[in-house]
Amino acid sequence: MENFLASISLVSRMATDDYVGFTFFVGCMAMMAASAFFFLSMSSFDKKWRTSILVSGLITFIAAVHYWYMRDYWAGFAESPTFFRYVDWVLTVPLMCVEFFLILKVAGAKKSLMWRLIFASVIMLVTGYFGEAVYRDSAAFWGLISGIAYFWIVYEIWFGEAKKLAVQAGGSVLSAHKTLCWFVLVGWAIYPLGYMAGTPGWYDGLGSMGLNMDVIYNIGDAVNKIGFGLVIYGLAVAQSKEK
Ligand SMILES: *C/C=C(C)/C=C/C=C(C)/C=C/C1=C(C)CCCC1(C)C
Repeated sequence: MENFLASISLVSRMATDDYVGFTFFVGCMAMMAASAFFFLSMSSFDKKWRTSILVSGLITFIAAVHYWYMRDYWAGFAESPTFFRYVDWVLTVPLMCVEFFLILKVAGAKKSLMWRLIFASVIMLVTGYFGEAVYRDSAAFWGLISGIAYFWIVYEIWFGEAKKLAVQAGGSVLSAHKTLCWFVLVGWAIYPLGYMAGTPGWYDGLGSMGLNMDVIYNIGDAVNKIGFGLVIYGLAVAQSKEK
């Protein structure tokens, strides 16, 4: 009887020491709240900035839906929801690349820049998935390839064409670009740490230090998805004032 009730109940119990489940739950809520905030603020901006704010909202909304499933998956199986995690990333990280393009459009950014960033991000994520889910025995190797693609993105935005366009645009676009660059360099670096905590390799010490991969990923997502969106929001506010 109890099992039957458990199987039809909509919520599962959460243990007080289930900090992984807790971060999935809070992450889900935070992504939902952020989406509502971005979507509802859209109409107060100039047309030129609405697409950027819309994309910020889409990023957190897509994450909210995935967090809903990941929270559930964790509650049901006490196992990393690796598949949902990577589907989420493969949708949202390219959208973050689109954000770079959108804010640099004022300086004449070309679509080729956007596609280059998207391409590098897909390589980064697909190779990461291989290491985490398919070829776990060679996780270090796949992590390295993924890391190279990551540094390609870092190079493009810090020193490449994106940087030049940001300098040309100047003002609040330049400072927003700079902040986003720091998010990618520092905020995105949280993810390889999670990967090292959750896969076998020469770096095995990390996992045994008690660091949990999902907790690290969940913190990374909250910082990066909501933070990124707020930088764009701040830019839209600044640009609306400048006029
Ligand atoms: C919203 C989700 C974001 C911003 C996800 C970003 C994910 C990464 C930057 C992942 C990077 C990885 C490496 C650089 C090496 C190891 C494998 C990954 C995929 C965890």
